[in-house]
Amino acid sequence: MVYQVYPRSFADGDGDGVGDIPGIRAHVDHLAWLGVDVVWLSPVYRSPMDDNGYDISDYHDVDPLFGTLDDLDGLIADLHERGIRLVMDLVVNHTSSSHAWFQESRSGRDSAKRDWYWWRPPREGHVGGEPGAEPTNWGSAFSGPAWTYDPDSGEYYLHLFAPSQPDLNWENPEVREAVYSMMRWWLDRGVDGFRMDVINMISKAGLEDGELGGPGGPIDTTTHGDPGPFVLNGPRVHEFLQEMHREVFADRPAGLLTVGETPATSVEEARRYTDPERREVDMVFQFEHVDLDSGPGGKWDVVPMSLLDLKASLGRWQEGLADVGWNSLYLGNHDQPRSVSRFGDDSPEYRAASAKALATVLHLHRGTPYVYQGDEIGMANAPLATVDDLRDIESVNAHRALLARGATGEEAMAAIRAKSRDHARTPMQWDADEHAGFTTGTPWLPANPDHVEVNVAAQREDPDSVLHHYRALIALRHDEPVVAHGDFTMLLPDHPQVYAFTRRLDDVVLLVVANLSSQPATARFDPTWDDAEPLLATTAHPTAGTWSLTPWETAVLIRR
Ligand code: TEU
Repeated sequence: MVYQVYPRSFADGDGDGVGDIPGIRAHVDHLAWLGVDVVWLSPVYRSPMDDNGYDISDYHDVDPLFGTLDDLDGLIADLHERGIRLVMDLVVNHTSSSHAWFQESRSGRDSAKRDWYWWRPPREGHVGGEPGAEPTNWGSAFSGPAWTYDPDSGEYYLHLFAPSQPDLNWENPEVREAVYSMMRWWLDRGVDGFRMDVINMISKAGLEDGELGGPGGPIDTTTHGDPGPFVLNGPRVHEFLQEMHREVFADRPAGLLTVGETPATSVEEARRYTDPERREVDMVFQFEHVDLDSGPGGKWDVVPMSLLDLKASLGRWQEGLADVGWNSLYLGNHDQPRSVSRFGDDSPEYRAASAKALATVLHLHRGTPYVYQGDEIGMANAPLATVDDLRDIESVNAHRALLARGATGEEAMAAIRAKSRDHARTPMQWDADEHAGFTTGTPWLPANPDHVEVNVAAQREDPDSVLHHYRALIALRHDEPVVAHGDFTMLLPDHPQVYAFTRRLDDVVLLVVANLSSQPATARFDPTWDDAEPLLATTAHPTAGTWSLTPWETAVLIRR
């Protein structure tokens, strides 16, 4: 399994209130104890931090906020000593506008690197800089237009995210070679692979106006069009990934991991990305299940999500990638609300039970499980009372845009409270001390007040805790080949409360049953399961195939 560290929020070694690499090194034992195989480290490169490091100004150095290259070498060594691999975040759809490449590119129309980014003149008949003069009507993911005017050269540059995140032009072979050579540099340094940020956006299909209010479009869809059809899974993306594989990975020893982040990607497209024969990436992060609570108006148009939808979605991915390709399994990361608050029940009564139930279901699917820091103790969403509690560029801008579109302050905050990325970014809760043991200084984002109850130290002492349950699940995957390799069959797809499936490898069958609701549930399974061997503290006692489950109760049985 892969454990994601978001360095800014994991552990602060020097007391400046921001997590750093020495902080991570101080907690490597936690990762080893948990049974982590691979760490995915969110960006630690030099960056102005407009998007917390997803805006990189130097790919070959560590930002002083996080430490030094020596610290990173030390972390790699610490992890390797314990048999844990390190995967770096690779953000190459765009750079920071402070990157030397962009500085050179914007220096003038005849700059040697002009073509490394997407520069376009104002729309015909328009004066540069005036509203509507943008080369296309696209909105950016962080609100506002996806083009910013550069008065010095009289042209616009493209940024699908913030204006400080200009998109690289992958059509230019020099850009691709610069990226590949940087990747080789990191592999030579000892890293074990890459998580590739929005890698399905690197090939652009053409720069044409998008549909106003189109699905997946940005928030201010009345004025901006959806770039999706022109930038997602574009015409050359598979060619580029195959080239990257040849140039970077082909001649390296086995054991490197590649995972592409691919919003708005279908099962069919994911099969192409992850078919081993095609030599692109090992797996992708698909977004279908984390988009279930988004309505036609996009991310901030929050709609309820049903368990039936979740089962149908994850089940379709299990089926779709059964014969070729491979799934990555996740319920949360640094961009998503906390999984226990979104898919579970974070009330004091059911927090622990629901966190465990969700983990059981996810980890026993076929694929590679990803654990986002803090999920292993059931960390919940932050209170986020007012706009002053927001730090994330996306949330801050979305709040402004929602108000501009006519939402009341309370409506805007309700949407933000449901989806803000800040939820995932509150400090890791190590203990019950002030600031949760994250820092001796003042944390950049306050610790969730519930850390007095919910923390690593308390759960290490409690064999019945969420933390111990995660550890047992991770061990089970290592010990029982059926978990890693067995095939997957969904059961009771129409049951509104129970998530159930089997895994089978030769003569070994695993049955997983979970009541993913805060009410009691009953379900029927083949009576031959009545006396099967229970795993993972399973206590359910079926009678003649009928099971009665308490809220969020799970049962895992094995037949050999
Ligand atoms: O995220 C890309 C992405 O598609 C989104 O989930 C995005 O975070 C946003 O929430 C859309 O509503 C990746 C990174 O994971 C994210 O942290 C970066 O901000 C983004 O790319 C730009 O690099």
